Amino acid sequence: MTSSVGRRSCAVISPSGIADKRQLFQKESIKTEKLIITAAICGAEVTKEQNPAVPYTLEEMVREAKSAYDAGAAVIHVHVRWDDGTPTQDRERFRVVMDAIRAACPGVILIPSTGGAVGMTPEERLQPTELMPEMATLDCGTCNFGDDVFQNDMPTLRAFGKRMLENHIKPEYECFEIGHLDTALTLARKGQAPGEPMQFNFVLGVGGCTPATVPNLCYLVSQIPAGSTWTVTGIGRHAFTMAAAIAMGGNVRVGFEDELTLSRGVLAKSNGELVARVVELAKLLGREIATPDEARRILSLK
Ligand code: KMH
Ligand code: ZN
Repeated sequence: MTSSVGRRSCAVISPSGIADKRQLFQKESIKTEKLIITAAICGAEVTKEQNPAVPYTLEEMVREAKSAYDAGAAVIHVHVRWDDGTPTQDRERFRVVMDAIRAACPGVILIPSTGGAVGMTPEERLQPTELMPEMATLDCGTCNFGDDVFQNDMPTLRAFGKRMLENHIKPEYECFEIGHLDTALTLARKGQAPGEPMQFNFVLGVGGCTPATVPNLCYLVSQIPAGSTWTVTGIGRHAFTMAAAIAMGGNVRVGFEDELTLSRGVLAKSNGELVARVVELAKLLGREIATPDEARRILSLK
C-alpha cells in the first residue's frame, strides 16, 4: 500500500476497512476486514442522573467493560471518575481501573483518554500516558463542546505527540472537526506525533462541531492516508452514520460516553446493550466482528 502522509494524496473509500487507492466497487479488490467495536463506557460528562448505569466506581467500571466485551467490543475507551462521579485523569486511578478491566476482559485493547474533561490542564490530561498503554486518544484541535470550549492548541498537541512518540503509544487521532484531520496529518508529517499507519476516530455530532452526516463522513474518509484505519463515533442518535461507516468498511464506537439510550426514551441498561445493537446491525450488513487479537492486527499494534 502506498504511503501518502506528506504527499497528501487521497485514499479512495474502500470496503477493506483500511483506506487504499483501489476503486470502490472493483469486485476483485474487495477484502473486508472484520468490524472493530470500541466501547466508550463512561466518558467524563455523563452522569448517573442521566442513566443510573453510568459507571463511577471500580466495580461499576469493570461491570460495564465486561458487558461491552462480552457483547463483542474489542476495544474499551477509558475515562475514569472518582467514586462520586467527578472526572479525573489521576494516573493511579487509571492504573487500578485498567488493570481490573484487563483481568476481567482478557486481551482487550484499552485506549485511555488524554482528553479528560474540559478545563483540565495538559499536564493533568497526560497522566495515563505514563502507564505505557498501547494506545491513547490524541484530540486534534480546539473546538466548541456544547457550551464549553475544549482547548487543544498546537503547543499542547505537540507535547502530546512527543509523549506518545517517546512512550511508543499509538494515538487514536480524535477529529471533532474537519480541520482537525489536517492538524493530525501535519503533526505526523513533521514527525511531531506518530505517523503511519494512523488510526482516526471521527467524533461527529458534538454540538458546535462537524455534524454526523454521511457526506461529512465520506469527505473525511476520502482525505486520510492510504493504509489508515478509521472509526466513527456518532454522538447521540446517529445510527444512520454508524450504519454507513459499517457498510464503508470503517469501525464504530458506541457507549455511554456518546449515547445513553437504545431508542427514544429507552435508557440502555448497560454498555453491552449498545454494543449488542451494533453487532446486530453489522450482521445485517454482512460484517463479522473482530476479536481483540484480530483488532490488534488490523490496527497494526505489536
Ligand atoms: N471529554 C471530552 C472533553 C478524549 O477522550 O480524548 C474529551 C474527550 C476526548 O472525551
Ligand atoms: Zn473520551
